[in-house]
Amino acid sequence: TRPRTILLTGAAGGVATLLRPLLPAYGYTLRLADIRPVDGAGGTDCLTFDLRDTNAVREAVRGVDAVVHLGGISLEDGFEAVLDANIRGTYHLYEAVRAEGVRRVVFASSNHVEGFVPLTGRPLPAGEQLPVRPDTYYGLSKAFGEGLASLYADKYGVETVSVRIGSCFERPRTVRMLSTWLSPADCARLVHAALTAPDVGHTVVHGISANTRAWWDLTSARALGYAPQDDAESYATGLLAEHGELDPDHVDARFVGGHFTRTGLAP
Ligand code: NAI
Ligand code: 15L
Repeated sequence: TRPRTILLTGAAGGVATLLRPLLPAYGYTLRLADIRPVDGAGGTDCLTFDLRDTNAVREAVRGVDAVVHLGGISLEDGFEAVLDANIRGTYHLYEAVRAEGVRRVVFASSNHVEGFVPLTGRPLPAGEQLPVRPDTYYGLSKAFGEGLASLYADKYGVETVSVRIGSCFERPRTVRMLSTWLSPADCARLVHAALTAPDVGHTVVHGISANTRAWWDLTSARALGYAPQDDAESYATGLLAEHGELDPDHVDARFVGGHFTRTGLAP
């Protein structure tokens, strides 16, 4: 039976705000949860919770069929902050999911799991050879989330699709995003595929649109039933007129993670 009621964590955030209007058309009823109040959630099932609070997370998960886990720190931060929100928080989420008998999670992983992968010799490895080469504590926390998803699939049969999202925004904002963009509509298509594909165990996929300049092969995402419809190339003329083609020495041309590879690590 396909999931109907979905918990969206991080519901006040950028990706959730783009997804919220699109998911009901796929037949889902949403429960929204964030540490901040969610704007415009009037009438929807909505709660504030902190991923650091085990009991609050358990209550948020109770009664849903699946979770789309977008909540947490979404950029580099100090280790302790990342530890609390993303590592402990994701652990609390999976413990709640296991205890409440929820069968499916879509985990918002990130390209920053593999941010130090060099961009020479494209296309990057696909499928089984997905590298782990984090560029930040943030990226490392997403690698932890993927590892936790794998453990809970094998140990308890809680299935997860981990989506290494490229750049999910209304439109691509930089020349780099001509490669990494995931359009909001394609994000909804991918989330729907990840919620409904049978027997995923733990599957890791890249999350981008059908970009002409894509760095990643979408074989594993397409195997779930994902059929992207958008291409960042429609924004290329404008972005290139504004910024020019990337210099090969520019950090965005050298590493998957771009400027995330340059940030210092803070406690
Ligand atoms: P965002 O930062 O806009 O949203 C994250 C939400 O999580 C925020 O609303 C925040 O209040 C909430 N949150 C933070 N700490 C929390 C806590 N302790 N308890 C409960 N809620 C908490 O991020 P965005 O852009 O919406 O990303 C969503 C997810 O997708 C994140 O996990 C991010 O790492 C991941 N992602 C996003 C990409 C993008 O291009 N937007 C790219 C790759 C991954
Ligand atoms: C991410 O993981 C971030 O959450 C998002 O804000 C963007 O920076 C994105 O990666 C990206 O690499 O463009």
